[in-house]
Amino acid sequence: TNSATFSALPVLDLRGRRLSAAELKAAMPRAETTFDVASQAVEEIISSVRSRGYAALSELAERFDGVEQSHPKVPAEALAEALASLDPAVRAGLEEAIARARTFAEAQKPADAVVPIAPGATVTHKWVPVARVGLYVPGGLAVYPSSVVMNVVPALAAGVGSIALASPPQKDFGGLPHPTILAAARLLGIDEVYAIGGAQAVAAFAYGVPANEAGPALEPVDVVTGPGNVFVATAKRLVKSVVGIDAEAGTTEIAILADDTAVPAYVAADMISQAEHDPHAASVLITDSAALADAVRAELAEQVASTRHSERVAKALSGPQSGVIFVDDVEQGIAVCDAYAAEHLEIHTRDAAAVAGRIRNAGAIFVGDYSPVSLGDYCAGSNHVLPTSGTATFASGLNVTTFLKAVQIIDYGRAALEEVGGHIVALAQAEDLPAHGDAVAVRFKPDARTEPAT
Ligand code: HSO
Ligand code: ZN
Repeated sequence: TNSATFSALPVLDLRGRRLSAAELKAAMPRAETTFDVASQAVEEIISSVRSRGYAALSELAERFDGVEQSHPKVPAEALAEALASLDPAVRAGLEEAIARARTFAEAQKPADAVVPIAPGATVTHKWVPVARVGLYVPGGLAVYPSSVVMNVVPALAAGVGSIALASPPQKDFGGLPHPTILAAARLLGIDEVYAIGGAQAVAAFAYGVPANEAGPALEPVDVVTGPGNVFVATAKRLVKSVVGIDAEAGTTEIAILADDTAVPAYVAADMISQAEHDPHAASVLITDSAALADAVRAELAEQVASTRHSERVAKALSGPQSGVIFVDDVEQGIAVCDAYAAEHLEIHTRDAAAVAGRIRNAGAIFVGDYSPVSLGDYCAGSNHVLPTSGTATFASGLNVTTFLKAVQIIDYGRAALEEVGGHIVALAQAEDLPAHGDAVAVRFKPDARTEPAT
């Protein structure tokens, strides 16, 4: 047994307190967002990429990544070489991750709805993929080939015909993105890859970049997706009037709802696994069991000390964004989960599946002892690009519909239009838009000029 305890984990005690949903939300542990700090810098980056293209990108690569670059497009040989020299175990892992993600993504494709509204009148809701997407894969504290899989697979399943990928240039790899990123792209059949980092990648995707002496143009895309730091998130916000973007996927979060049936060693390990990403990552335990909380803190003391990124993990777990939240019972725990709206939520309670079914707000919910978040990070089949910072109240994780849009197709015959025509005229008059009504009436006047032009 061990008497050490991880006392740095902040505590929020909600027992015996009846808070409204809004009060609960305000009480949640969260880091302050820093969009304002980033937005001026990001605006400058975007406008310089728009006005000076590759010249600006090359300056930014030098400034932020310390590399010299005449053109950011990764040569095809570099992609092939990266895959050829990929560790076979990593390749096998990526292949399994791709297969599972593909199975899930393929099943998400919504069916078109062809709806008979009245005799001779049909309206169709038709899903079509966007033509071209730009996927961003970060390369900061860690490099994530798994994020290549999570972005590319749903785009392919949606039927997107043109897929470009960007990831920061790495000084240690000759100014190209990390080789495992390149290998993952190649494995998925993506050959348009750019060594561009952060906000500048988002700007390049959104506005396109004209060709220069060293290489071809980067054609603008219709949708930009991918996780990233505050600069990437800010850039996505700033370009979203010209392109579609996915949900905000910022610094990672895990919340765990646990009762006295939870296994402390698993709970602690899962809190550490996401804290490992970033000193600002959030790990939140929500429980009605003081004994469980004590046991988790004892486990944390031991496991944090021996984990590879101990310092980063300890920072994340002691930050104001992390902590233990004490609740009266699982019922109140569910309300807290909805208020927090975690990117990842694990349920370690009795009847975990039933409890999971009652949660409204979460990016992804992991049920029971054998569905840890790290399963979802790589190989569950689910996507790991998920809404953070409470945006799971309205946003979804990356999925096939991120890359689809719907077109509504209206097809009425003469009799069907005539039948509803009077209503159109009446509504048009009520809006003082009589020409709208005339556009119907012109078709039915006794002296209507109905002959085609030829
Ligand atoms: N947990 C991260 C994704 C990730 N984990 C990538 C490991 N590699 C955000 O969902
Ligand atoms: Zn992770």
